[in-house]
Amino acid sequence: MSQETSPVIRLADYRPTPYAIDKVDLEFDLTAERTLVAASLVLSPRAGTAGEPLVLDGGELTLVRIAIDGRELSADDYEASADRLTVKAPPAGSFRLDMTTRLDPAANTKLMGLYRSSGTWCTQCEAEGFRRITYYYDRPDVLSVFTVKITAPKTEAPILLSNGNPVSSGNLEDGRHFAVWHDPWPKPSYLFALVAGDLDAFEDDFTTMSGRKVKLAVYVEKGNAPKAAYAMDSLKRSMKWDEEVFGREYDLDVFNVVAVSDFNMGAMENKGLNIFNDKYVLADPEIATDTDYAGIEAVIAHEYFHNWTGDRITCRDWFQLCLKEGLTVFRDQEFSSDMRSRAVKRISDARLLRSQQFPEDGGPLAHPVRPEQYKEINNFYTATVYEKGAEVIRMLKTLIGDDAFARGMDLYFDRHDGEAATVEQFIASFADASGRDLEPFMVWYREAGTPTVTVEENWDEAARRYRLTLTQETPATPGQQTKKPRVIPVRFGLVGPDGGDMQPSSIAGAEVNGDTLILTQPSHTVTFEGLPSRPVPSLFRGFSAPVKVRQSLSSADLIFLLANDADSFNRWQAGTTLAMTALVKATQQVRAGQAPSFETAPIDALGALLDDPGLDAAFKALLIAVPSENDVAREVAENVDPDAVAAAHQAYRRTVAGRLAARLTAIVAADDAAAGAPYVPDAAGSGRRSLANTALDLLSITGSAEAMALVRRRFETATNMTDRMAALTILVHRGDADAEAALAAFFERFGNVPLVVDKWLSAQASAPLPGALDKVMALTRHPAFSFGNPNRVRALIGAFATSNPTQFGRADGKGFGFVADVISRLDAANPQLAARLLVTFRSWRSYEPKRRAQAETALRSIQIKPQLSRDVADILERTLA
Ligand code: 0A1
Ligand code: ZN
Repeated sequence: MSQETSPVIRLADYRPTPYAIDKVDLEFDLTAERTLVAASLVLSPRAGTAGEPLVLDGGELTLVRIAIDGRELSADDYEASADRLTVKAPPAGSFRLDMTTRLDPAANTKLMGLYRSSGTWCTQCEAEGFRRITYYYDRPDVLSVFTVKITAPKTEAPILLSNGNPVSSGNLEDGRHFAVWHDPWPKPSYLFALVAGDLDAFEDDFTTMSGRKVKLAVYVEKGNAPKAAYAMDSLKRSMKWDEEVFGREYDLDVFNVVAVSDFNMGAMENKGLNIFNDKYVLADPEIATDTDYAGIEAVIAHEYFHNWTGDRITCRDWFQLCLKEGLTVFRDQEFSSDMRSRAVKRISDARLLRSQQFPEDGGPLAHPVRPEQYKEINNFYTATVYEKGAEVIRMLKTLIGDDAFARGMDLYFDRHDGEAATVEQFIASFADASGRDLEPFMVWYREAGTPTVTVEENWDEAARRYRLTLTQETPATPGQQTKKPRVIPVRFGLVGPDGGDMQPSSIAGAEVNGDTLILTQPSHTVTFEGLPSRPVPSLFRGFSAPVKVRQSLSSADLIFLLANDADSFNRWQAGTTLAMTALVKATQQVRAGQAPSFETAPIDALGALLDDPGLDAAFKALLIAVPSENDVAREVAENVDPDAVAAAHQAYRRTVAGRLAARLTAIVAADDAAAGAPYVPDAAGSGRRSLANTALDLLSITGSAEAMALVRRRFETATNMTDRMAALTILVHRGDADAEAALAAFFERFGNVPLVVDKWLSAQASAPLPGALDKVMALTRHPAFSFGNPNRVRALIGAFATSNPTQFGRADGKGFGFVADVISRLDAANPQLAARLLVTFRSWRSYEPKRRAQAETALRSIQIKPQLSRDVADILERTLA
């Protein structure tokens, strides 16, 4: 590595700060040319620390003034560098520290701290952005009460926002004006926010359960207010739901959401002033797909729910990140399940976990849900912390039951409101509420890696006794060679010949809690007595634990579960297992130079389900959605040749499409017939569209003239973005003769809507065609593309690396080389974005040797660059280790 390696931060080294910050006053003086920040902190020593040096964090700061209790400090009193301020001998008691820093928000391309997005001044402080505004204890366990005054030119920035409640505002000389905000709730610096700009608002209000009226506003770029309606609706539903389900009421007079176009992540839960990537705010049927609507609903809810799980109770240190993130994801998943279909949501969440978190957990970047060390905290906003963190909470609920879980949540809020807490404190609330020893459960937080549970069964016909042996094993992960057994809740049913669950007369060999077996040992043999016949086991119902299951059920058993299981998740799982088995076998056949062949019975079973009027459309869409090429590659796991996977995938889809053609065509026709109805982005409407578009995608794989005519017609007659985009993607991915014209027409219509341009870029970047790389390179020079905007970069380069396995994974290494060059080029300007792109290489060791070598060459080409950011250096070092 061409830079010195950065220090490791360890959980074991946690110490409170020697000083508390009792109060913070900030004054922002914003002009187009420069920004001055005057910070006034009241500090007091904690017990026994009086007189210790005061050492505050900074990030690329310029200090222009410093005084203590009104007295300017002399050069001997302090040391100030861009990244740190040390006051050598502060007064013994409480004192006031005044500092003025000068910033250049327009030059801030890292999008951390105070920056400008399309002219709007805005902030992003999590995790360590506040130190780029002023010197501070920029860590989550220092809570303080903030008052903020913003002064800015009135025409450029008529809207001035910060956290908390508005206090005063007024006009000043020279066309300037000011606003003062006060946040009564003590908070850490990462929850600070400021926005100043010329924005429109979509306004509404919400009356809380105790009868307080809260003013709500979603701020967007001028002219976009109507596109904030769905975000506002989602916000109001979130506020109501959190009162009804978690008993949590909102606690300020106003709640503001601001959408900005340049944002590194999805959104941010700043107290009373959530700042969003505009992708998760702006929607109307013309520009947003059903997936976009669902994403807005979920992210609005997620950020709002943070008000209690994150803001009122925050994290003691960044190792506890899952304390707020896993819990808040769990809460937003529950909200979406209540708003839409619970079964469909569970399947989508399991798919997300398997596609994002399992590869992370099984690769070089694996880390525990609660890591114990890091070099760069930005790199730990991961699927493990968020999604697996949510699964761990879901398991906890399954383990102790709904009532004890609800009591545990209340206890947690009662005990820790206003504090910066730890995972141990959180878990203690549930142990106390349930009376269960949860120490063994902590392994889920402390150890990385996805356990595999191997299932063996034995049916003793004479004794009517059924046995299941369940053995768990977790592979070694970086830095953790040996693994402890985990507490694994297995929700189960023993399905009888009539499709209903059979009830054994007794169960022995594991703790049983209702319909759940609780595994605690490396292996359990569970005996079920008194069954009339051999059951078909339905295990891990509802995806009751984030594990891999190795079980050799016959095709007949799987087809039986697909048709009969009382648990929707396991019906879908049975279908997916059948498809995956077929796809892996076909991949092996292709690699061996044989033509892939497929059993027809599982496909016919899917066909029968399509005919079932009792199943909802969204569920049917999931049943016929073929596991992706990336899913198959993950299952193949070693020596992956993406071309072989793609060939097998294509052959399988052709077979499915051929056998189900009549039904698929009828589904598309039925949807066409419903096309006149107004667009509603709810579960029913999106389910219908999802089924029709999945059917069309399958049909198109045959390349038949009839199918492609259907696609073209859908593209031309679509009345919403969901259908239009689905059709455009098919045309582009099939390399249809009309694809270029369709792309041109689409751009002509939507080229001035950046979020839609992203879809246009992604459709091209993910096309499984030999020309894709050249196309992507050309698109980097398109006027609508910019390396400065994270959404554009992710839409083009991110989509290429994550959704185009054959072209990113080209045998000549050019796909890898291109993405590596982009990472090197982006790193100086926006290290977080560059590091996230680099994560797309995490499974490089799974490739066959030739591609593996090409990927390594690409990674090493980044490594030799001088001055790598800590973000990229950290990921690179771990990826290559
Ligand atoms: N806490 C936010 C995620 C977030 C993290 C870091 C950021 O820095 C760029 C931004 C947002 C959430 O969970 O939504
Ligand atoms: Zn979050």
